[in-house]
Amino acid sequence: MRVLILGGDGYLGWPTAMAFANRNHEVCVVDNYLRRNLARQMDRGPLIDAPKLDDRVDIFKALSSHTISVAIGDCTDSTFLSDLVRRFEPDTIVHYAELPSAPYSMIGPAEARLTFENNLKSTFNVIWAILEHVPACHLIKLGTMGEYGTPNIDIEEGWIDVAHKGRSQRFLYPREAGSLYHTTKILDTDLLWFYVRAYGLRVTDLMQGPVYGLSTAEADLDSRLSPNFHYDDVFGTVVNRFLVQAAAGIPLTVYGAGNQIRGFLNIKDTIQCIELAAATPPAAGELRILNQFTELFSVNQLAAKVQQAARLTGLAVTMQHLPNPRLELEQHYYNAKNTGLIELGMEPNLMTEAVLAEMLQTVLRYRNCIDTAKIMPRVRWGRRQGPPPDVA
Ligand code: USQ
Repeated sequence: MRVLILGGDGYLGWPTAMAFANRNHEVCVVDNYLRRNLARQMDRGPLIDAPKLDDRVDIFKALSSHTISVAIGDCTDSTFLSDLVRRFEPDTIVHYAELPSAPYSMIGPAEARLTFENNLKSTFNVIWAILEHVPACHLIKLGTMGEYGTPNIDIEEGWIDVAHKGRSQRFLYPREAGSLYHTTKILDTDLLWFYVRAYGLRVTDLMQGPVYGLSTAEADLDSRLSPNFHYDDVFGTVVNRFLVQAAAGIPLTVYGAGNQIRGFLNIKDTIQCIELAAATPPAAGELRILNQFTELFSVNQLAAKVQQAARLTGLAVTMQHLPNPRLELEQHYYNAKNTGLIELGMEPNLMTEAVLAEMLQTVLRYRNCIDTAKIMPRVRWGRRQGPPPDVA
């Protein structure tokens, strides 16, 4: 396959690119380094410095003999993206080219606007580049479990049958996100569904939970090929943050009561899911939605798991309950379906103590690079926060 990966510099984009190249697909990565630059400007760099794409590609080629081509540019620029799609003629596009941070989107109006414009424009431009140049192309779009929020009924995979006054119809499952970032993903899904209905696009929308991990078959070849591993309050996700906190001897930062539940996923399984989705494209005119997580845990359960893994490593780690900087339910019903990817053949890599302990060993090798000033949450959700905080 010819696979175009938008957002190829990101935490998931780069490992995905290497995985496809390693299976002899022709791969092109696209990025404008927006998230990398924002993190640098905000002094929230990753734990392990990642070389830029041209250098990563050279290192990967030297170790694997596989080539990946690089296009530096902005997916919100319709001319750039349209030209690229016309020239590369992808069979599959994996669309990660979005600002991925809920806290970033909640800092203030400038950050909200950038998240909104970047995410919606890039999705809109991908849709039109496909329609104009490669209408049979399969678009794999990364959505988020956060689109559903935490409803008081079971979460289905994207769709729900509604019976009303003796009649029934299948609709997109109701969505109710907890941040502007998550809301942009809902809007993406609505855009995709319109273009699937109106123009027969072929789309897989993956509702992914928080991802953790550093290790993939290809990333393990050389530390310079590692995914960007953020642990700060804005770009870091909860499992990765807790492991860095454990390594630095900081009590784990549980927000609020800690009973909020999410569906988690090892980065190895993200790659597995994208590969399975790519190998089984939906029909033209189908929006296939798959929930992409392997296990459900509360934040408290997660903290307990990290504490246990730390004990195996000889570290005594405590936890602290911080006032929750987010507006989210801290105690709620949560029962989400995730059978679609299992039926496609996904074999979960579960969050065992051994897996967490191994990650912790890797983080400990970089213990001296941990900047403890980046840990505590500084972005508060909603109007109660008053003027936008100085997060620089
Ligand atoms: N949390 C803590 N302590 C922390 C950090 C987070 O208790 O130090 C809690 C949060 O309050 C939240 C949960 O952990 O309840 C998950 O937070 P997160 O920062 O790991 O994840 P989130 O902001 O929801 O976003 C991340 C990715 C996003 C992806 C999403 C999947 O950044 O790109 O879409 O996970 S999901 O959460 O299922 O929507």
